[in-house]
Amino acid sequence: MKACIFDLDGVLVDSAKYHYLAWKALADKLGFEFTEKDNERLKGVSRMKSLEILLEIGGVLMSDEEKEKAATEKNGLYRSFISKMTPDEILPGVEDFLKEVKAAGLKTSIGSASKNTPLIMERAGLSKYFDAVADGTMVSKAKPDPEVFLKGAELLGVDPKDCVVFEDAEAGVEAAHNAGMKAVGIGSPTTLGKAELVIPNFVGFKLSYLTF
Ligand code: B16
Ligand code: MG
Repeated sequence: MKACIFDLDGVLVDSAKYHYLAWKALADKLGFEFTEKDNERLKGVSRMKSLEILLEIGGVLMSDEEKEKAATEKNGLYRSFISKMTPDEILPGVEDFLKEVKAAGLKTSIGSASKNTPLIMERAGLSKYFDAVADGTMVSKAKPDPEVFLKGAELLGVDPKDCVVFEDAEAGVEAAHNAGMKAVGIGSPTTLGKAELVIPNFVGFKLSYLTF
């Protein structure tokens, strides 16, 4: 193993709750219920695809122009939440693990669908742990397509087979496998069962646990 590639939302920081609040505000405005369970379907999915899933849940039809407007409005609200983020919102155990990875001389990259990655990393104080950032502004194909992880490996100059991906979304685990990488699922084995290893969070997690 030469490099670790980390998804951002739901792995390093809990920004999923802000995505949820911002999508819920849109659903409220459109007059339908949007639950936290529904929100699970949007994890790791691109912004436009998320909107399409939301509209399908609400049974609402929109023109392309209306969709653009709604996605922009949601993103504005989402950015107002994440611009107030602090390093306290880094998920438990994450910083200790990142320090161990760096101390072991492994390379690190972000592999996130989010176009808001730079703002989140700056607000959370995560930039210092990363050698490269591959995000939604650099790719055209969403997970489960491997593009964002392959981009991360390329930026690091590491062969994909020497990379391990940390992901909280099923589509992300699939994307890692499609890239020829191993995957550690962060969350529940029910949804992430295809990963080589599933852990609930990074608390107490050590590099030596990567035995595959
Ligand atoms: P944005 P990840 C993903 O980030 C989120 O999980 C997903 O819910 C979101 O729709 C997507 O980023 C796009 O985010 O609207 O900020 O560009 O999990 O791949 O880090
Ligand atoms: Mg995620």
